[in-house]
Amino acid sequence: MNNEFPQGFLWGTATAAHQVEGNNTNSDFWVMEHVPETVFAEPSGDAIDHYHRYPEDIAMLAELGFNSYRFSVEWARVEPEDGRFSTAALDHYGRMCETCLAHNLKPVVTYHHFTSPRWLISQGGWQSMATAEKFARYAGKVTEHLGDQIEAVCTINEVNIPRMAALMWMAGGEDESFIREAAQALHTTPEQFAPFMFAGTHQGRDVILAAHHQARAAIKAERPSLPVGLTIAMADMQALPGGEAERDRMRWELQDVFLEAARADDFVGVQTYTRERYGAEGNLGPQEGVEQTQMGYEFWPQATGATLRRAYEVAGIPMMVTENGIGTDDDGRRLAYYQSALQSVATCLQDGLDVRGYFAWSAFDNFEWMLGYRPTFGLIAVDRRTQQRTIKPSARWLSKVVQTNRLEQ
Ligand code: GCO
Repeated sequence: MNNEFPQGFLWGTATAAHQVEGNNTNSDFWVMEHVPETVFAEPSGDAIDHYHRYPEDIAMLAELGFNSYRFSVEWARVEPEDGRFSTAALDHYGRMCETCLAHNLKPVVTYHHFTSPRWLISQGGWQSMATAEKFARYAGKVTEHLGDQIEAVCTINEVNIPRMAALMWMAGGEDESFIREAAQALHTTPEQFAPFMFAGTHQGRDVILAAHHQARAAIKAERPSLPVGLTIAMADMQALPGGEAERDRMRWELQDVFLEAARADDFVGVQTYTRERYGAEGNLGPQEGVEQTQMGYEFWPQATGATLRRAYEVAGIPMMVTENGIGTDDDGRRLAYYQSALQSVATCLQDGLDVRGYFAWSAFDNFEWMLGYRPTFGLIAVDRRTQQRTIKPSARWLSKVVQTNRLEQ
């Protein structure tokens, strides 16, 4: 089998501002991390200080041979108050793009990766249609500033994750005191509390998709040729006999609606970690005997190819794997995961699917949201006391694939 990747294929790693920069103090997440009854295992703090250390971090990624880097611009920094834009913050991201380009890394830039400015939440957040317009205004500004340096824009990261959270993880409503405190700290009410992750209603979904569509228009108005897409979290949703109807219902709610909304985009970013099995009663959880990751889901790298095929079937547009990886403290399992996941991508390419790039999640061990720093997804380890970076063997292995543009079998 020919495991060559196409010429010009984008090879990168991905990060998100809040997970790596540190001290994102004007964001809603920072507030949620610090209320007394917080559901966060620990606060993000200095994170891995990527805000200041990006020059050496980007140089490290370039040395490993990657030709692209996916990172996010932090809305809470760029627009610290409603309608007030920070040129200094925009310049910071401009310098990040320049550093990438100086190292032959093409910047793929995400405009929203879960975090929002505090003020947005006090105005109704992601349940309010006014947010779509505000997000588009911000997207236009960022594009005006950085548009010439960017390879592609991901407007909103994982447009479907609020729906996933509502239908799969937050159904119990057990975090009442957290929500009360966080709502108060963000100058809103528990009823109207809508940071991105908490906008899990159909209204929230409609606001998010409107924000994507309006942002796309604003970006195209600034720079018509810049490729624009959204990203979507996709598990390979499998049905056991009798579970087909439930699987199809959930797949419609959690994936297909969003893939259909992406049909007019330039590409869709597929982000895959595992599979989910459905029976007549719903999600069956991990199968006994199948290895689990630090996240408590199955080690199932072949999901990458399966979700690309599903995304192509429904959206029918070019694709990028904008995130793929594993939380593990056993780097040998990380290597095995990437090997098998990349084989499934290579097979998709051989079958004629239009896959333009692959971004490993993540470049560095980082802040895994509510779970804090315990799960380690990085190709590069970070000692957070010293901020010392150490390249893991899995990164060396991936580096070889990237530099030869070919996966040995
Ligand atoms: C997400 C995000 C990343 C995560 C990653 C690992 O998928 O939740 O895009 O921010 O860190 O997926 O869980």
